[in-house]
Amino acid sequence: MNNTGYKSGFVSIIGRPNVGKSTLLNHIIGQKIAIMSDKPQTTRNKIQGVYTTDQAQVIFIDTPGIHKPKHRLGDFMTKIAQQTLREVDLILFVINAEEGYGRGDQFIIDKLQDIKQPIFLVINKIDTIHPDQLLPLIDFYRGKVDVQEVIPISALQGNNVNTLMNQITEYLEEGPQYYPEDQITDHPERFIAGELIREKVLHLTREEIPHSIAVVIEQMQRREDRDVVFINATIIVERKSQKGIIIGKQGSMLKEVGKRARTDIENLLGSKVFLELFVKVQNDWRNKLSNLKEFGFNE
Ligand code: GDP
Ligand code: MG
Ligand code: K
Repeated sequence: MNNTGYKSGFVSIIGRPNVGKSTLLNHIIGQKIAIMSDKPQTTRNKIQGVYTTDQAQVIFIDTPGIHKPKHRLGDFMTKIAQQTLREVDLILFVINAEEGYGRGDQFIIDKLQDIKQPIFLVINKIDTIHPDQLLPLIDFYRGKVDVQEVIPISALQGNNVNTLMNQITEYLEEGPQYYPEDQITDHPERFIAGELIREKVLHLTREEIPHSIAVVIEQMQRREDRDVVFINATIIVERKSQKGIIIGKQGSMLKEVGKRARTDIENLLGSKVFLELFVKVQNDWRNKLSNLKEFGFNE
């Protein structure tokens, strides 16, 4: 692939309610926005917006389960949130300069403790405070969480948002333009669904199957009239012996993988799911799919 220095990556904007996450996103995306329609379920990962320029594409991903500390968080949601935080390339931790530290922040700070990706502390609503108040705030948060950059902004007025975008681009690595500049064509649910299937395979097969397997969602189609989502997915392995293990005796293993994955995907989508799984041997899939980071390959 012809990567002429183009950069791209996935960024999660996290922060407790009302710190200004949506305002920031709207400001960043502006007219370029391609927000996915807001679906009723909140318990799902979704792409919130894609920012595209000639130099870079930044895909903002919502991380459900981390915005709502008071909400009862099932293991599932916590896991999804943690998983998402590990899969994005960069995290924007947004705080409210006006209110300062709160309990909701601590919940998030705890979740950020073992995160390896760069974290930016975005101090929003600086229009509401005196400049003297900024430094103590920065010191305080720096003492609680390890952040690479601190960027004070006003999402409402747009102050310093350019700096933030430049810094984000700085940190991103070279990568493809995943989405057309004016449109989102793919759904992050595909990615999560693929990951859930992959997870079930790994759980059920233990060490026999290396982490190098891949799951490709071939088809994911919602039938609105019946509120059903049809999914065809292929589990790609590198050797024939692995294929045998994943299929199992008379297909028993694949059936169990499908059953468990389907339950999780139904929770994710809030719809009934018909899931059909296939297994395919493809020796060098890694090379062929090397650009498809959205499928969860980080190697
Ligand atoms: P979210 O819950 O984190 O998505 O927060 P919202 O984006 O919905 O913002 C919550 C409230 O804060 C709204 O009333 C916004 O207008 C306000 N707000 C957001 N950013 C700023 C800012 O930079 N300055 C001021 N003064 N208000 C802001
Ligand atoms: Mg919001
Ligand atoms: K939000």
